[in-house]
Amino acid sequence: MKDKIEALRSKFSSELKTVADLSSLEELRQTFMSKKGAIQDLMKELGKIPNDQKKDAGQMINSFKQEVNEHFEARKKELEELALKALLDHTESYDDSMPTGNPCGSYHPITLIQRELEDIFESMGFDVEDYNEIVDDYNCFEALNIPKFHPARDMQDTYYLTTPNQLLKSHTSAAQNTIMRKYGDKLKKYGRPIRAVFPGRCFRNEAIDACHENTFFQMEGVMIDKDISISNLIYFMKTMLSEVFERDVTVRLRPGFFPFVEPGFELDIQCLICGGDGCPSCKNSGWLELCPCGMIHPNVLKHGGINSEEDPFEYTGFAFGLGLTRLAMMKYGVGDIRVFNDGDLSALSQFVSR
Ligand code: FA5
Repeated sequence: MKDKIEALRSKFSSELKTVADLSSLEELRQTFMSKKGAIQDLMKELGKIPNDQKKDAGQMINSFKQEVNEHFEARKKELEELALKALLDHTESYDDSMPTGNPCGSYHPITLIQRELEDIFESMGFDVEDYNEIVDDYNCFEALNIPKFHPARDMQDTYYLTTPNQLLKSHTSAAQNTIMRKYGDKLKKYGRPIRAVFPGRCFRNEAIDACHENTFFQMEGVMIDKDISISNLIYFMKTMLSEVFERDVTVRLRPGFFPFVEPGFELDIQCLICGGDGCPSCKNSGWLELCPCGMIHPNVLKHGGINSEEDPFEYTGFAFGLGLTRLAMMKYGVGDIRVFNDGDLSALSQFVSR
């Protein structure tokens, strides 16, 4: 038995030296350690040797088995480290001299227009805020003067989550209450006007067409101070549009109903795809609803902790909800809103140099 173990030991150590990868190491392990391997053969022979030698022979086999195991584990660790190093050195994962298709990537057009608008509003003293995509019923509706079961809820068919009271925000107006609470103290203590914009992704159960998506972007804006009026609203809307388009665009302001503003307006832009003649992008009307807006309703200011019951008109303000995705359509001349969400890189990467 001793001689047989000795012979196997030298076979194992010479074969271990030639093993260069994990799969060959596994093969070697099978040769020695599997149910049909060399060590199992030794165990079978144990039955044939005289009883007085069995104990010593058994101990020799066991310690050889342990030895093989230890060498095997040590080599395995070495090979794993080498494989990791090779991967980190990139010697295996890719050849960095290979040419690539589009090495730089590009910003999504919505990101580009969002950043441009953020710059414009920041230059006019607005703070840029971020907001959640999952909101509660209070912020999305009730704080905006839309009580439960109010018919105005039908205007935005919304995705409710299975978690009670939670939904995907259907409009960026859902952030208004949070913003009023965040900046209200500074307004009242130091007279610092609230001026904030908050861009974000919105979700609605929509019949999708060339100008409606179920997932789209808006940018909300609010300004609240003493004596804010419709003239301030019109000034900021005009300035924003002339900065974005850098040319004359025809807009129209018409009355619009939103429970959270009074009075409320629809600000439409003449379709830049068809020049006002009518096309699928504007539903053949020649106009595209772009930026509803209005004077913030006293109930909303009260919910936001801005005005008290005793003086409901101490502060006034305006709000707008700019359709960012539609603005991108007009600015970049994209006739179909679905282009922005369908991930076609050949279409989206065209905006890289703008
Ligand atoms: C609102 O969402 C109001 N929260 C806007 C508002 C804010 C009014 C503050 C008054 C004061 P509306 O549902 O109309 O309103 O959407 C606003 C803009 O988002 C639309 O004019 C349009 O440009 C864009 N929009 C709305 N639905 C979609 C859609 N399904 N796909 C793409 N853009 C959309």
